[in-house]
Amino acid sequence: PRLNRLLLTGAAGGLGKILRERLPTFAQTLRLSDIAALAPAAGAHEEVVPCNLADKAAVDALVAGCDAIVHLGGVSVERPFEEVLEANIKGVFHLYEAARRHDVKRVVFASSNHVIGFYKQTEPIDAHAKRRPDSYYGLSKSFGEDVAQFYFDRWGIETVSIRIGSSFPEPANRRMMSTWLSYRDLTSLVEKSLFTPDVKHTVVYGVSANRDVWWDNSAAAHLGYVPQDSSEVFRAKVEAQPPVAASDPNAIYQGGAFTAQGPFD
Ligand code: NAI
Ligand code: 15L
Repeated sequence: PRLNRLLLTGAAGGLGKILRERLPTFAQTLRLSDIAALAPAAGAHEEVVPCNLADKAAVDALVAGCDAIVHLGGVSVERPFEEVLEANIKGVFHLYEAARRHDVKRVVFASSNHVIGFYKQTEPIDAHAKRRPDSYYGLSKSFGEDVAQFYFDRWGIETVSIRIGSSFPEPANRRMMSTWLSYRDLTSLVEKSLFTPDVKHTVVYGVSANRDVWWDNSAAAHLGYVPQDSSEVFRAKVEAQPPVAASDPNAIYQGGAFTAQGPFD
């Protein structure tokens, strides 16, 4: 293992469960954290530290003794702003403050395609395109990317912000034929993000080698990420679904239905 203690936040979630299985080869000890209960309980080379990301003191204690962080924790869908504020906005700030205080120099941040969700599916973009968040959730990820840049410029903490597309066992709909990220490619990208030297703050799209990808990863070529999987193997199954109306946000915007959520009041 190349790390002593690696912190995984959001460890009880969909991607957390996957990375819990796949990260152990990278670190002597994997510290798993979530606000939700973790199952199974801590195994060999694992530590479980429950934590609410909105609690600054708890996050500070969580980060102490770690040498890198994979930050998946937080609200992962559109929610009222106040919920997003606590878990994602305050949460990412607390995490970087703790990283500064405890001298952690590498973070992998689970950003999202929803920071650029208002681009049309007909507009290919790269990592330098102006952000166009599509939701309070997308705003929180955009803030997280700014926090990552600030903590690099001010304190030299390096981050790879992975704008994850749709990381599930299979693409669930037509839009995800473009946005799908396999678990194998996710794992490879997290590994590159942890161990590539001199990443500064790099933004990369977390997407597999799908036929119709909207995102150009040339700005992150130094990571050496080469996706191995493609959604193409699921095309027949996905295209057996009823067609999507041309006026449906899922057929128009990169962020799909997130562009049309709310209001919550
Ligand atoms: P998930 O919702 O399954 O997992 C998120 C975890 O964060 C949950 O276990 C939840 O209990 C925890 N959490 C929520 N609020 C918390 C708080 N206040 N304190 C501590 N923990 C808290 O989401 P998933 O799919 O595993 O995604 C992981 C990360 O990747 C999230 O940050 C999500 O925004 C991001 N992402 C995921 C995508 C995907 O396709 N799965 C796409 C784009 C981004
Ligand atoms: C996300 O950011 C969400 O966390 C995930 O649940 C999916 O909705 C994904 O984006 C997507 O855009 O498909």
